[in-house]
Amino acid sequence: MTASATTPQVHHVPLATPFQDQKPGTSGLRRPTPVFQQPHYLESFLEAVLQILPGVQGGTLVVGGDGRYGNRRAIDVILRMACAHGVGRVVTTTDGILSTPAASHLIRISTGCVGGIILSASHNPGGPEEDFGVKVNGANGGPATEQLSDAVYQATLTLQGYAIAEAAAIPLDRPGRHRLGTTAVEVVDGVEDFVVLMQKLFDFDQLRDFLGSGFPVTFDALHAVTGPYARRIFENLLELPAGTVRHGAPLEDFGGGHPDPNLTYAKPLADALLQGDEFCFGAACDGDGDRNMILGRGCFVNPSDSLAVITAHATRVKGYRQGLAGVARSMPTSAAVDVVAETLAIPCYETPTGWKFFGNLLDAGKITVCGEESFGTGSDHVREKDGLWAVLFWLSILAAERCSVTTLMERHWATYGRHYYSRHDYEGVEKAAATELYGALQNRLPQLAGQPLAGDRIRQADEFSYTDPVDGATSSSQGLRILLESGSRMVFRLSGTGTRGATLRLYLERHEPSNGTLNLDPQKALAPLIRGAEQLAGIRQRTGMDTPTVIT
Ligand code: G16
Repeated sequence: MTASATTPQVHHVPLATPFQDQKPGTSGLRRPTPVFQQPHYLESFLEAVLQILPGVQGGTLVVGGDGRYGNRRAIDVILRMACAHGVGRVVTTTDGILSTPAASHLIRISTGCVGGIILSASHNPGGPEEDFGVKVNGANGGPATEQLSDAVYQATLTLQGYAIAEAAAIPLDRPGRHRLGTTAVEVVDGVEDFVVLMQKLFDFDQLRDFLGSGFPVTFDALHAVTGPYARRIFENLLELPAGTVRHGAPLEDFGGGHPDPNLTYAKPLADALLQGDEFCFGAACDGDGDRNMILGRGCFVNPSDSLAVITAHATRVKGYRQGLAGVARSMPTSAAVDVVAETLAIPCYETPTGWKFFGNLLDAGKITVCGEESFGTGSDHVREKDGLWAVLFWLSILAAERCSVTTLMERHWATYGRHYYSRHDYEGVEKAAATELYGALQNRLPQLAGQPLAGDRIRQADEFSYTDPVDGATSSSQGLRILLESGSRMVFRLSGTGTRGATLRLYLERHEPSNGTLNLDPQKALAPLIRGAEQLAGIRQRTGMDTPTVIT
């Protein structure tokens, strides 16, 4: 154990002007790295967190991140500020590497833990000129609630200064125990506990048999946080060949890539599965390990379908044999899971975008599995979405069914029908243009019902709002919904995770019954809706963009 020779000196650093721009978005505070590098910027947000998070004094905090540029420095600052605020214990990890789901688990298993601070801007690129972020999680291991985030933001607006101890950096190169004044600092292996949890939930013997029987898989860690986890799971425990995990070394700039597991940003992986025949299964996770993309040979699994398939087959998987209490999806996620839930006669909840909205439902035992169209799927094993969990879940279903991804999807659609679905993102739109587009449509909502659109008729047009069934908290302004008489719909939202300009998201969905045409290209199947959305919102003219920057 190392200890600072004397009690570290605590400095109270005054802030001449409080920052006015530290409002967290959909998930934490994300900004370009240079913004975080301004003097006192990171410290201001952390001070607010340490003042607001209940139980900080004498409590335990979990701290780690996805390894992006700024991770190590931020951990050092957090440790010194934790010491200055009388935190009893900080649990952090070797090299500061900790995926978001692993952080959630570590919070849940660490005695006296009051929450965690996760350093990540998720799927946004990293590096000196890219993005950095700070996410705050509560004692249940889940993302801060809207109320907690708002209280932190309010505190930043009037902050007079912050407290920080003066101490040398604690070495994070290996597990160990240290002390900063009265604060104990434990450096643990950030991979081990998570892997143990996965072994409880999934039958690794069954997986090893199946994968060894001629079912080649490849996993792309995109040089982000899941590399060490995936190598331990796939190459070590499941005995797959070395190299099964691509881009497995976490890099501060993700190798210059964009660590977002979708068809655009994980293109080499997508090409290997959609055009090549070397692999039967491919998957990728994002910067901090909570998102996932699932691919079969010649088959991309849309995340909304992935949630439905996981729900339909849950009892085939070791940790879920007893069945699901209920399921939930975010509003823009397709209703594919609703149909399965109805068949299984279990409740299905519709929440706003953001994993934080699943927390209460999970804590109350109302749901076991939940997911979002934004490549997030998870269960009550932690309180975050979990990329590697989803990959192992899929492999477990395939091991139980002994079939290909394509066959599984075809069977699913033949049973439940197919929810053709796509999301069109317009990134980097000028903020004013995006706000005007959104506002103009919002103003027209009351006149839209009954009007013809996309060869259909508008049944209902509204702005989604949500009342939490557990604590009654309400959240309004959660996206514009245009619901058509046929059951098709389009949703318009402004992203809460971008850091430059605005990102307009257009979500499109059409249900085809099980006896209909199930094998269309989604862009073709949705073409009338795509035209209808353009007609309704004038996206091209208002954004100056002819096509979306990302289509998923
Ligand atoms: C975050 C949230 C997700 C949300 C996603 C997209 O994911 O945790 O719940 O669906 O952002 O949000 P938006 O549409 O507002 O950009 P992550 O992986 O970035 O933490």
